[in-house]
Amino acid sequence: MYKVIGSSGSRMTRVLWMLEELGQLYKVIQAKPQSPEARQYNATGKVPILLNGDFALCDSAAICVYLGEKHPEGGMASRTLEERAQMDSWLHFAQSELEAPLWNKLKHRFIIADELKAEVGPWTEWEFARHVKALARRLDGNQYALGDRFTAVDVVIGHTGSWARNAKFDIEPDVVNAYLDRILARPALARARKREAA
Ligand SMILES: N[C@@H](CCC(=O)N[C@@H](CS)C(=O)NCC(=O)O)C(=O)O
Repeated sequence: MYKVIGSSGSRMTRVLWMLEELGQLYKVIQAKPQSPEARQYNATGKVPILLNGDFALCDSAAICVYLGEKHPEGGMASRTLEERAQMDSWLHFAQSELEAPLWNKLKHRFIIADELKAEVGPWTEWEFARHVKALARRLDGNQYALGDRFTAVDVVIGHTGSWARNAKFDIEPDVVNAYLDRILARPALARARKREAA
């Protein structure tokens, strides 16, 4: 059985969502970032971390891809090297261009020491908005990032979109809102959130 180390409301949701999509059994080990449990398996002390026996993996996007590839019968893995490369490209885009502005604003509002805080609201919102427009173009009329198949990429982008909505970042393109609505309505996400809150 998989074990997932992390805290509720963190990027752990992505991992539980993947596990629910794939119908895998797992145990949640609630641990805050920088706790001894987190530091034991991740040099940065960050969560989430996935444990599979002796194998420990950190970084949520890598974990989601690993799970998809580990359970190809779930239909969330890449099928060719080129598809895997496209998946990597999407995940780098998701983290560098979409997640980074959200994370920067959050850190400057709530996380870092007061003397380091700066007003990053306007530039993070501008940066996010222009990449949401790029996301609309990149979807190119498709239902999901890779076309007609829901994959780990959609889990990471879906979670990021939900984070953006909660943080009141503007998402203007209708096509992106429709994409997010479609993904965030998945029953596996509801189950993951329930498990996380338990
Ligand atoms: N790239 C990592 C980032 C993990 C991360 O920043 N996690 C947050 C919680 S969602 C954390 O542990 N923050 C603690 C810190 O920044 O020290 C991932 O995607 O898992």
